[in-house]
Amino acid sequence: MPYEMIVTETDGAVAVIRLNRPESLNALCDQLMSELADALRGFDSDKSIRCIVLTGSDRAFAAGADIKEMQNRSWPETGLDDFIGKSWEVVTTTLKPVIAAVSGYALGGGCELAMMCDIIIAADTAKFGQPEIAIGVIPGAGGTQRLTRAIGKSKAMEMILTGRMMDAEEAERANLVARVVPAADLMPETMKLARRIAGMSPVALLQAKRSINAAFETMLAEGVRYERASFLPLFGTPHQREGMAAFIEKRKPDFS
Ligand code: DAK
Repeated sequence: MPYEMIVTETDGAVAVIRLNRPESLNALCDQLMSELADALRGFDSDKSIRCIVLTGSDRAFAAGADIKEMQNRSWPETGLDDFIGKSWEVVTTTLKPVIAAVSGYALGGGCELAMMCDIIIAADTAKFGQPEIAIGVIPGAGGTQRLTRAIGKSKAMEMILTGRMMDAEEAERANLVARVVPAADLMPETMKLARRIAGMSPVALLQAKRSINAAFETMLAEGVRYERASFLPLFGTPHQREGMAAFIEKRKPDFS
């Protein structure tokens, strides 16, 4: 299906979704979010795809939800339409690994969208922030929760209560991002990572992703039980036998 506000492409087992509303710094309007949700669902159910990369433009991953569209929303209408939930939650329910490749601004809903992804790779030009306080609201797509869990209470409070941005170097120090790379290397490095992940056993990837998310979403004891319950069924897969046999036979595993 042709999209207007995103561009999709595939490279082997890796799918790339590029947010493409440069005139508004990829502001996340309803149509863009609906197209993104549609593309994510499509790639998630496409058996030839094993890893998804989400990116924006050089200047902005996304400068937040579309303020011009949000301006006239009111309660209780906002509670009843698609604004809450449906499209915004899709990254978090995607089963395959999703990597955010962030260059430029990742603000408000843009920062929240990046944090919903499984891994963030940042260009050295990236700027993260939750500036909602400056427009009279607060983060609404998980920012108070995910930022706090990623960087800790004190720094999250400082960021969210002031609305200030942090640059890529600070974001790496604060554990918000996995790695910072020179802007020119953002896509090549992200694709290298995505291809490496795509070469692993899909079922092991799924169980690992679910278990790590359990650490984020549950208490320790429950998370450890969840991990055990995810680990054991892997011994019913051919990939466990192939992976372990390949190690012992000193060859590369075939996870096809
Ligand atoms: N919305 C709409 N348009 C935006 C935008 C945004 N978030 N950000 C930038 N633009 C537009 C600008 O209006 C401008 O358009 P024109 O004037 O050319 O028509 C164009 O993009 C270029 O922006 P600037 O001229 O402002 O560019 P600068 O380089 O001077 O500044 C900036 C770049 C990123 C610092 C600045 O644009 C800025 O502060 N933007 C707003 C950032 C912001 O406040 N973001 C948070 C928005 S609130 C929820 C889901 C999500 C959310 C809440 C709930 N649920 C599911 C419940 C999220 C809320 C938010 O994200």
